[in-house]
Amino acid sequence: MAYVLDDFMAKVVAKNAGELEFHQAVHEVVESVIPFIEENPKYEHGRILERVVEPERVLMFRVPWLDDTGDIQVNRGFRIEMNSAIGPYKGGLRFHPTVNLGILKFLAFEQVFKNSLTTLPMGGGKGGSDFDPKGKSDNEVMKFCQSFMLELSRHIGPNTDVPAGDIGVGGREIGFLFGMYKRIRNEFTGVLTGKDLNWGGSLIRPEATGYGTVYFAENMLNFKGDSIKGKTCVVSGSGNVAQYTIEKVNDLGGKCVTLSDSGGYIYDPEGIDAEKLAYVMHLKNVKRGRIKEYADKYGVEYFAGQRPWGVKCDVAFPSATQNEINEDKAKLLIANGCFVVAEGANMPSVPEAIEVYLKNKILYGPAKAANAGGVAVSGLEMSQNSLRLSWTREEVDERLFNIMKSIHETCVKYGKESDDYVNYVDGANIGGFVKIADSMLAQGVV
Ligand code: NDP
Ligand code: 2IT
Repeated sequence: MAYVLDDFMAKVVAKNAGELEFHQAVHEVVESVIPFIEENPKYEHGRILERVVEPERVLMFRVPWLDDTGDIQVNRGFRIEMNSAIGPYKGGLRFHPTVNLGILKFLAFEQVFKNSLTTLPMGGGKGGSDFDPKGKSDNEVMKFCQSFMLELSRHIGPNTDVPAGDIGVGGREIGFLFGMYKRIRNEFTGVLTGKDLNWGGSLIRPEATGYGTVYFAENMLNFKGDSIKGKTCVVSGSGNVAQYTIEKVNDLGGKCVTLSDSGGYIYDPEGIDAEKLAYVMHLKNVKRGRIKEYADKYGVEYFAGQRPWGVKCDVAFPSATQNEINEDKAKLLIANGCFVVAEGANMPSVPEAIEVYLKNKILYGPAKAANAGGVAVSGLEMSQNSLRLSWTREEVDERLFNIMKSIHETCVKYGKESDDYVNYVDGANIGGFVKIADSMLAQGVV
C-alpha cells in the first residue's frame, strides 16, 4: 500500500507530540520522497521512512555547574544520535536558551540527509543545551562545557559520534570541550571537529559553511549562465556563517549590505568590505558585542527588532536561525527583485515561504544542500586526524569547492522538472535519501 503523506505525518505528530520543528523538517523530506518511493517500492518494503524518523538513540542529561558567584546553575544537555547507516554520528552542538528536544531532533534529522549529500562517510546527529553563553564570563562558559562533557564523553568517540559547533558553540567552546574529553578519557583523538589548528583542527573549517553556501549559490547561478559578480546580497545573522558568507561574496565580486543579530539589523548600502568585516569579526568573536555598534561606528541605519528581508537585493543568504523568513517576507523579497535564496542557516524558511519560492521559480538552495560545506570540511578534518597530517588551505578549499559542485549536480539529477526548472528541495531530499536508504536496506533490520 502506497504512503499517504497526511496519514504518515499524523503518526509522526502523535508519536512526537509538541515537537513542531521536527514535524516541519520531516514533512518537507517525506513530501519529496513519497513519489520516489512509489517508483522504488523496495524502500517501502524495508520500512525506511518509519525507521528514518525514529532516532537510533536520544540522550538527555542534567548539566550542573557553579557560576562566578558560587551559585549552582542547572541546564539540560542533549545528544540525538539519529542515524549511523553511512558513518559515525556527526553534527553540531547548539547552546541557546531556545534549545529543546524538538529543535535538536529537527536538526539531527536534517543532518542525516545533509551529510549523505556531502559524499563523505558521516551519519547524522545533533546536540546541545539550553545554556545561554551570552553575558557569561569565559570562566562560566568553561565550567559549563566541562560539566556538559563529563556526561557527553560516555557516549561519543572518534568512531562513534563526533560533535562540532553550531549556534553559540565556536572555537572557544570546542576548546573547553576537547580539553575535558582528553582529560577524562586520556586520549588525544579527533572526537570533535572545529578544533584549533594547533591541536588537530583543519584549515578552512571556520570558513567552510559560509564559503560553501556562496559556492552553492554560485553553482545555481552558473547553471543559469549567471554569477554572484555584481549582485547585491542581503545576509541575516552576524556569527560564523554570516561572516564567512560575506568574505566569499566579496571575493567573487558581489556586495553584502546587511547583517543582523537578535536585536535588529544594520543596512550599509555601500557594502560590507574587508575592513568593515574585520571590525564585525572582532566585535562578534572577541568583544562579543551587538550589531548595533556597527551602525554607530559607520554611521549607517539600524532597525531595532527587525529582520533584513525588506531590503532590495538579488540574493538572500539567511544565516541566523530557523523560521526567520515567513510567507510575507518571502513575497517581499521576490517583489523587491530577489531571485536567489541560499540557506546558510538550518530551515530558515517556513513551509509557506518555500512554496512562494517554488511557485515563482527562483533559484532556491535549501539548507541541507546549501550549507553542507561546514560539515563537509568537518569530514575532511576527521580524515586529516585519521591520517595524522594536515592539508594546505588550497587543498581543503578545492575539496570543499568540488563537494559543493557535486551536491549541486545531485540536486539537478533528482530535482530537474519537465520545464527544466530545478526544484532543489526535491533534489536535495531525494539525493540525500537514496544513499541512506540503500545502506539501511543492505544492513538489514537494525
Ligand atoms: P553563531 O552563534 O556564530 O551566530 C548566530 C547568529 O544568529 C548570531 O548573529 C545570532 O544573534 C543570530 N541568532 C541566533 N538565534 C537567533 C534568534 N532566535 N533570532 C535572531 N537571531 C538569532 O552561529 P552560526 O553562524 O554557526 O549558525 C548560524 C546558522 O547556521 C544556524 O542556523 C546554524 O544551525 C547554521 N549552520 C551552522 C554551521 C556551522 O558550521 N557553524 C553549519 C551549517 C549550518 P545573537 O548573537 O543576538 O543571538
Ligand atoms: O548544521 C551543521 O551542519 C553544523 N552545525 C555543522 C556540523 C559539523 O559536524 O560540522
